[in-house]
Amino acid sequence: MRLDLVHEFQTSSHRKGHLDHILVRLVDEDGAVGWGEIASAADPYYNAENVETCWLVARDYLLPAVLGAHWDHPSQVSALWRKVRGNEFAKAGVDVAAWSLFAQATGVPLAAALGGTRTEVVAGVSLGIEPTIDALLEQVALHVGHGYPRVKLKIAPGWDVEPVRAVRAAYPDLDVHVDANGVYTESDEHLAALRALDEHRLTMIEQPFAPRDLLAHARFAATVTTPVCLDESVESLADLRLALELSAGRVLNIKVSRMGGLTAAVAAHDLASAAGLGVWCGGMHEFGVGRYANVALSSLPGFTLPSDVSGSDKYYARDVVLPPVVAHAGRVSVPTVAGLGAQVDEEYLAASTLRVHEVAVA
Ligand code: OSB
Ligand code: MG
Repeated sequence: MRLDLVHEFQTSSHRKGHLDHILVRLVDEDGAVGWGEIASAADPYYNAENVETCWLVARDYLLPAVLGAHWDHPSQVSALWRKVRGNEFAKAGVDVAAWSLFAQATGVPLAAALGGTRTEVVAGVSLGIEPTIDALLEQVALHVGHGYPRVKLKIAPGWDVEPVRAVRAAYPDLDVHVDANGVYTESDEHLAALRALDEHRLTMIEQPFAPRDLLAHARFAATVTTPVCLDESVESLADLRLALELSAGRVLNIKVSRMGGLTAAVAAHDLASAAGLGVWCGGMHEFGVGRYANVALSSLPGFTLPSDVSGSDKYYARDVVLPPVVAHAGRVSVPTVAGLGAQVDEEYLAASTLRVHEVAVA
């Protein structure tokens, strides 16, 4: 299905005015329903997946593995596709659908099913690269005005020190961090720009180098006082263990999509918080289904830093769930109703649907 963005979003790699995500609906033999979302980008720039690879992998591998299978708890579902390598976003959508089906069928809120303890979570906003510094300052003012206590700025070579200096000058005490989405190298020029950020009291520098380059992160982290945060580098618990061994970062952004679902995201949370990392929940511009899953995950006690779980309205004029995710003064309440926490707006979903694939037990 497609939703239009209220404000174009540009990262170091691409610019977007609308997003196409895949919603996964699982129905059990009693008719209980669970929803998940495959929040892959249209292009393989954040990771190797794109919306079409997700469609194929879900259709040809994940759904056939799940269809008709018996399981008692959603943590058993990922074992059904254990032979399928990678494709974490596709897996995450099906895994979340299994978790929300379980929570719905057993009458517990998804957050409680995951072991969450918070009643509300602190939300930060992620701001894209803007055409000008003034346009960026306008975006910061808008979201700080809405009460968001933390602002993350996308950076790229040529759009780093200047925007950070401008935002810091206008907001001396704001919780600000930057996210490079892996586009810096260890060239003198890039390292000089990254090191120049160190004097601006940023909460963290997220994913400066390429996903597989944990050594570059470890080398850089040893030379700056600002904590380094890993995002794209950690797609599995093995990646996380290696990152810990190498001291590649003191902070971890945990994304449901990147980890391949809620089961793996909870395990990453447990390991990272036991290791003393700062931990927070990242996002992929999720529509309401994935956004509620992020809110539920963020209610776990180890998520000590603000999450990228801004209200639906930051991205979409109308979300596909009712009620949409709402932030008040930068906080989002964790739903206390059974299941995901909101209903999919079937009418709006039907009107926004681009393609449907349906399979059932014969
Ligand atoms: O690196 O965190 C990222 C969106 C698309 C691709 C990568 C990232 C992001 C975000 C989105 O920052 C944050 C959000 O969903 O609010
Ligand atoms: Mg990131």
